Amino acid sequence: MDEQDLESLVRGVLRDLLSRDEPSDGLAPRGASPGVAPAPDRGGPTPDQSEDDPAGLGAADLYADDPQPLPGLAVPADPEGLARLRAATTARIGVGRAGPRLPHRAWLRFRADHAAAMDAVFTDVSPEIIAAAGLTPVQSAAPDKAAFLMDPDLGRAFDAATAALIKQSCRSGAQVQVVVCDGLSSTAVENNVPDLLPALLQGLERHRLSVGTPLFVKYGRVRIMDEVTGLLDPEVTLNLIGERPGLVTNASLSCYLTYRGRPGMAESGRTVLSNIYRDGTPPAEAGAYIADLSLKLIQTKASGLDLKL
Ligand code: B12
Repeated sequence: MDEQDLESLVRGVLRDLLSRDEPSDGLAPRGASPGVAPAPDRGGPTPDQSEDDPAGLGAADLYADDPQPLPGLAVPADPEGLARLRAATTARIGVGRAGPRLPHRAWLRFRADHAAAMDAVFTDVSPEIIAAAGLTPVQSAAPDKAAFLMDPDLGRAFDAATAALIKQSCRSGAQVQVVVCDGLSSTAVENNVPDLLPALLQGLERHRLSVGTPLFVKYGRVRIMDEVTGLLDPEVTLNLIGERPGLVTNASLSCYLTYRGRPGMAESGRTVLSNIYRDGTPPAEAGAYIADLSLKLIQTKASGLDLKL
């Protein structure tokens, strides 16, 4: 038997196993459930790529949508209760089991979601997206991704040369300074910033607020916004940063805001809008909301716990 025969035999057996798995399948699509993120947000293949995957073993198949949600268990004791629970949460409940283990497709979906989360952390934001968004790229004191992940403080500082460059080449004293950071999810930046930033800038313009040079900080953590504030002295600083990805979404962005922040400030001085992604607060809506929030910070001269919304 040559390699090709062997491969087709293995694929045939897997296909057979998958179809037998169907009734107790943990991947029963949850239709309108907000938690089911289709492949594109996870960087996986889009459904039409399944043509290239005749055995039906790819991620496109794992994320296939179904308008009629199926129960996750073969014979649930309370199907309606289970359906209500599944519609109310993005958690993996009622996934069923195959003996002592997860059903085959639930296991594959877990692996796919986990891989997408890993990719979100370990890949870099594409330079084309940074350029298209009109962001000026700089880098934190972290020399590479490994150092950034192992030593969080490196992502909260600039080296002297970068600090000098920011001070020289960026507008200082604006009312609002926008900072975008990869943080822990480049996917979050790539998926949300292209829609969020134009809505945000438009909103700030509508409020007649002046805006500093928007920056992209590679290997940036939340607190790096305070360094930017120290260098450019804006009233409000916004940090749009990729959140730590999980198994529900790998593409969620947060916006941290400070009024007159400064290096070393307390965390309680920060306001945060989290879960910006397609199934949370959609990016264009978030952009408009953050513009309104920026105005509020300026009017009340407060952020974090001092801000009364
Ligand atoms: C990881 C995490 C934490 C970690 C942060 C440590 C770390 N470096 O990983 C720990 C466990 C310390 C934490 C604590 C808290 N967290 Co928290 N956290 C998260 C989580 C899961 C991811 C944040 C992230 O990825 N940041 C990006 C990375 C790159 O940032 P970083 O620079 O490495 O770390 C900074 C931020 O994570 C930030 N941070 C984390 N949580 C919070 C909460 C607030 C209010 C602020 C201002 C900052 C902040 O502090 C870190 C140090 O500067 C989010 C969930 C989400 N969907 O965003 C919740 C989340 C941001 N946290 C939340 C809350 C409520 C808290 C606490 C107030 C809980 C408490 N009652 O004590 C504290 C406050 C911490 C603080 N800094 O003041 C809420 C905020 C709700 C809101 N909109 O106000 C979120 C959205 C979770 C939720 N859905 O409820 N958190």
